[in-house]
Amino acid sequence: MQLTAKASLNNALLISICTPQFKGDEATESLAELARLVTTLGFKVVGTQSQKLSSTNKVNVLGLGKLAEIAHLTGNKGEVEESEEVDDLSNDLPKEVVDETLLTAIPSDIPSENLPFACADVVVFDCDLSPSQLRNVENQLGVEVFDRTGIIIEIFSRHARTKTAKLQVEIARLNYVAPRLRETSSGDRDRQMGKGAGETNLELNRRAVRDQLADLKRELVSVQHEMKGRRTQRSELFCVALVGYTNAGKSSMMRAITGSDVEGENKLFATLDTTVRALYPTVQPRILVSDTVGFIKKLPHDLVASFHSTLAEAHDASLLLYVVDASDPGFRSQLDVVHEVLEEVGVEDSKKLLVLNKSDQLSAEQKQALMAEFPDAMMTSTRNPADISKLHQYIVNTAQEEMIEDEIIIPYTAKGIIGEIRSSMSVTKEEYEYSHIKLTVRSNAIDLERLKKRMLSLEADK
Ligand SMILES: Nc1nc2c(ncn2[C@@H]2O[C@H](COP(=O)(O)OP(=O)(O)OP(=O)(O)O)[C@@H](O)[C@H]2O)c(=O)[nH]1
Ligand SMILES: [Mg+2]
Repeated sequence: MQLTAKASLNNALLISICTPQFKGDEATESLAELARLVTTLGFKVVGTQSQKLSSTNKVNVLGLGKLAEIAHLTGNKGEVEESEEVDDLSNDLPKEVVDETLLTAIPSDIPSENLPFACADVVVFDCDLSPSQLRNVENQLGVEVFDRTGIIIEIFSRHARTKTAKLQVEIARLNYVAPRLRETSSGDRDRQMGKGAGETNLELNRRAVRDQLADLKRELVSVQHEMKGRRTQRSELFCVALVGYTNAGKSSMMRAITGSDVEGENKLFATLDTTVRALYPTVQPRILVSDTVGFIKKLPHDLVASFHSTLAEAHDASLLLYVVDASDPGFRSQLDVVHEVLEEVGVEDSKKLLVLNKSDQLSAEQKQALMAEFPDAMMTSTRNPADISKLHQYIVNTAQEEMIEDEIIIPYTAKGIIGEIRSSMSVTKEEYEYSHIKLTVRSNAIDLERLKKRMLSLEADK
């Protein structure tokens, strides 16, 4: 199993296994999502195949009949061998229960003389495969095979930019690769099948991987320590975190409400690092907004674990904005996944707002129905400036509610401090008395306490 996809590999055939626990709309939506994941990696989806099975535990995953069919579709590069396994589909399922090729997924520009899948050089399963299943299927088909986790880890590897994200993804990747290394490196068959690139990985023994993992984990702890220090410095400010499913529009929203140049891309997992910016137009005290990694169904467990620290921003946030792509019919189940993952990483629900984004893609009736279903939500389009102002105002109001108001007496001799106060607190009233200035300010309790102490010490120094 080679984790890094070869640049020359282009045409992917997707396989969905429908089991009693995973079928119908769920399986169809998941397959469509896999197509987007695979496209994000730069592959072209040339077709999909699905098969109903009682489980995904079979030695070759699929029934031998189906496997032979797929081997033919991959240009007969592989040779399906009889195996001795007791196969619950050794007499392949009756035709009517085998959900045949979904022709709609096949691009129409493939010349008709070519079989639709004859050009498929990668096969991707919409489920997780064990290391031995992966090896078996690769051997049988003679093309590179990925499972869903492998694809997600590959995307994460490519999109990681900061040191922390790179370390986290590398740890998850090695954890994923380690058992597969052991399986594949023992046989010569991979070499016969023409597997070349990635052999350095294959040659790594388990100890080397374990050492590498230990080094990476140590490095991660030290980077995280630094990040924690930076978060502590910001902890007195009101923080808003954008959380949600991948491609919901979090980064676009971040860009809109902070006036920053955070990238929003029509790619899954465009953002892997938490970025923090100040809300714009700025208010005093400043409000911070953080963009976070997106979620996906069946997110590999290692990745969830490794993103604990990335999500620490969400952990510390005073307000969580749950951004959903309301134009995606599957957004409800996507929202469930977001709740599940946040629960798993221990993000307590502080104040939260559901943001039904991409409303420009909805009809008036759809918008009405959604607002009736989610009366507490805010409907937005990141492309509509009025919506952005509305959200900005909501954030400012929520931050204000958390603040307390107090009066500060400033002697004229210390009036230089007023500029400082204005830059960190909201001044709601100024009264010029005979011997002093009286300011009414709104701020968080810690900053107010600090300011009062400072004024007292100034008083004492007089
Ligand atoms: N029509 C429409 N498209 C939007 C809207 N907001 C964002 N998009 C598009 O949706 C796609 C994904 O947006 P991003 O902001 O990258 O989404 P994200 O949630 O940050 O995604 P990840 O970083 O992958 O988690 C981009 O092509 C955006 O242009 C919107 O309100 N309406
Ligand atoms: Mg993003």
